Amino acid sequence: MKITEVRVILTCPGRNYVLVKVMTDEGVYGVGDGTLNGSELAVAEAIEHCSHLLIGMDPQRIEDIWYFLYHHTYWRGGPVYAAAIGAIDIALWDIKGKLANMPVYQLLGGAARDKVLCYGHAGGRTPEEVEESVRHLQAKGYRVIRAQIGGYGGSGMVRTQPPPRASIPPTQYFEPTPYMLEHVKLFEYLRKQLGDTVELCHDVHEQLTPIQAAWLAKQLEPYRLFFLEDPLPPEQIGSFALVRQASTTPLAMGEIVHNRYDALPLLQNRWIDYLRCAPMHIGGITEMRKVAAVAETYGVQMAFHGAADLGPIAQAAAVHLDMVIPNFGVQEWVTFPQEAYEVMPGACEFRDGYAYPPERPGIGLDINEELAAKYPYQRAWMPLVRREDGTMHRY
Ligand code: GCO
Ligand code: MG
Repeated sequence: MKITEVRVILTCPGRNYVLVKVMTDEGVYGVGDGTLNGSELAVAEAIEHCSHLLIGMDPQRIEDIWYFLYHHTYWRGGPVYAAAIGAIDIALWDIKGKLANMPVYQLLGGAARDKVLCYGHAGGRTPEEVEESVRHLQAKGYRVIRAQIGGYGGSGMVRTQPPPRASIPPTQYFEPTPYMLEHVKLFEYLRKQLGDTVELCHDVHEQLTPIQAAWLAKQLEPYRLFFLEDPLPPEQIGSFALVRQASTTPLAMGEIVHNRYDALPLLQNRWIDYLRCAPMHIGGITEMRKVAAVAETYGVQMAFHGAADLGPIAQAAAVHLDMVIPNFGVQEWVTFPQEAYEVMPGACEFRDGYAYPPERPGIGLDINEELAAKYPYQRAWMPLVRREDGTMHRY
């Protein structure tokens, strides 16, 4: 069996996605997703670049192809190549499942649970609005809910400056003190209003200094978070011990981790409780299950990143793994624009707060290329964040 073509499909059905179809000489093909928010063109080019090398290779040799793709650049790694490898790897697992006539989770060892616990996103401009949003998700069956005032910054986002021209993001101006104070009040309010039945998370999105993050984790301790996410940026990982020792608030990190070596210190030092990488961003199913096994060794649970910029195929790849890993914690869950479900038919089912993998052979989704072509890529960037005085700040 031989790979005959690797098609890169750049499409924007509601938002941008970088998809791949790995074609073979036997008619069977695999689909994958390598979307990297704001860097879609770079990933598309990286896949295009590798694709020429893959022609003629046996798609069944997943492990060998993984290492081939990882090493062929000589300068290894980086998020763009990790996403490119991730997309191709998911497509190869799709082919493998189709050949075996089994859904991928069966190939990976079979179900270790009946369904995949998910968390949803609640938000609002005031604690009352956030409460309403939490209740709305609870009514849909969610047991674990991430709560934020005003996206990531709340009243910490002191103002927004419109972009100088279309297709450039607006600049947001962030101050940590109002953000921290407002979120301590938010969780006090939510616990008072909602009681103990709901599990609550919060995403700091790397916006704090180490001592601010430690303070926030400590202040939130009485409200018993499920986890506090990304209290620090990866560049400040050396200060994690400070945050860890400040409280028993569970900590989560890892959505921008794109290789096992960056994940390792978080695990070895037992700085976190939940590792948040996404299979597609760390090099696919092949690499993610190894990293999950290392996390298991250190008593860390997996909470795969599942924001709106990771499409339905990437979501399904995560759910197949969620079904089989012993150290599953929770899966981040979003719904996609209707057009995205049409371009990528066959998405996982979500019922009453839990996700279910497709039972079809392989990953279980397809790509409608004709429809994808009707939604051309639209240039988009990640938002910019500066401090009140104009200094660049972490997003
Ligand atoms: C999350 C993430 C997302 C990111 C997004 C960036 O926890 O879901 O922080 O909200 O902002 O994935 O592209
Ligand atoms: Mg996050």
